[in-house]
Amino acid sequence: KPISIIGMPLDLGQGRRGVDMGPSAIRYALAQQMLIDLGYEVEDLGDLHVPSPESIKIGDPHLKYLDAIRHVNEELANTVSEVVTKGRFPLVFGGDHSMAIGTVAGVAKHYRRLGLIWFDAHGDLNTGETSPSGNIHGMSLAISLGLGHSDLVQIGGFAPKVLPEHTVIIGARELDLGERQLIRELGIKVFTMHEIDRIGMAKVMEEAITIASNGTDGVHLSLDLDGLDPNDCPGVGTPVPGGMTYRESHLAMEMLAESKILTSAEFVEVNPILDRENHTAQVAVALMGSVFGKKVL
Ligand code: DIR
Ligand code: MN
Ligand code: MN
Ligand code: MN
Repeated sequence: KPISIIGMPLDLGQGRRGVDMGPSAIRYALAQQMLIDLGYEVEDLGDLHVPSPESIKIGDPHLKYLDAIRHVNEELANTVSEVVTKGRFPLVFGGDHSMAIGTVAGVAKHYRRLGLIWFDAHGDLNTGETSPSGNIHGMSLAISLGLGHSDLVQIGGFAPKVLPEHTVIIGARELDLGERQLIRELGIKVFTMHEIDRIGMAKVMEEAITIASNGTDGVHLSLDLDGLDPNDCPGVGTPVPGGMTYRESHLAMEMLAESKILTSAEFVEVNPILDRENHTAQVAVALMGSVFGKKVL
């Protein structure tokens, strides 16, 4: 399938500046050329317009920048939906993880039974009530599941976008109290670092692919670079030690490529200001290569 790149220079969903430059950093790491070299037809639709935090009001401290985040995610949902309509693969560069609200909404409009694989150190399963930070990037998975502020849940005009039984979290190692409760209540499958250590990434991915594809029409990959170990990906706003290694992450992407189930993908939370010589963006592009079928031999 031909690929359409969309940049989402969004940093309103979290506390540290710089992640709005993520799309530039990923482009600077030659994402488009890498995909062309793999034989894809690739267009870059450029960045969506996102207001800077200095130009707007923070609003409710439990849901910081709610209005702006709703607005830009509606636009992202429409852009992603148009890309899918044209028979192309949406590949979105971020930007903080609150953008998944829009990406998932845009894809789920076409794939009403969507599976979701969420690579992350975190659960992103907070709501305005449970969030310790008020940062919406820690709520985007809950919103996609239909839980949280209705302005966000209703983006795209329908909810939920995905069901808990079609959702898998991989790489979690820092979950808030409300998130742990929600995971138990909804029965969401979470492969924490413990399971990855214990049974290995190959087995984790076999199970994850089965869960996300069972009874769905396709699977969206939402990859937060903080899922990887901070040694490999220092350029993220909320690093958590003990993450997935470079090789484990590649194996996961390679297995996703082999499964041929992906409808769409996003690579988020790249923060060039906190990075070393654009290393995190380079890792993102390398992982993208594996997602799109790059092989050694
Ligand atoms: C934390 C951090 N759970 C919060 N979340 C992050 O603010 O809700 N997600 N960093 O990627
Ligand atoms: Mn995240
Ligand atoms: Mn995270
Ligand atoms: Mn946060």
